[in-house]
Amino acid sequence: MKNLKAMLVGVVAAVALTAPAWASPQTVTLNVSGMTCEACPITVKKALQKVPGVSKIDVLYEKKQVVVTFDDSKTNTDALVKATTNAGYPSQPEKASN
Ligand SMILES: [Cu+2]
Repeated sequence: MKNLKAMLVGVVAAVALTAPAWASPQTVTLNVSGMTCEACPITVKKALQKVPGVSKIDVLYEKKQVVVTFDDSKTNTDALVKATTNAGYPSQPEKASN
């Protein structure tokens, strides 16, 4: 049973290493001026969902903004801006995220 316990300790250590402790969720507000009809947010949302590390997307259609929550160890504001721009909706971060 000693071996089993040692193995479990090893597994726990491995998991701790693969999930960096310094990863923290960041939130950025993107101004997407090109969202001019109700179908636009769907396209923007889909584009952002494809970015690895994005966990939450809130579209504020009336304000023409998208609030994105993401893991800053996997992606960054530039990648989010690129994703919406590539989908046809250029965006600008409302303020610097860090
Ligand atoms: Cu539209």
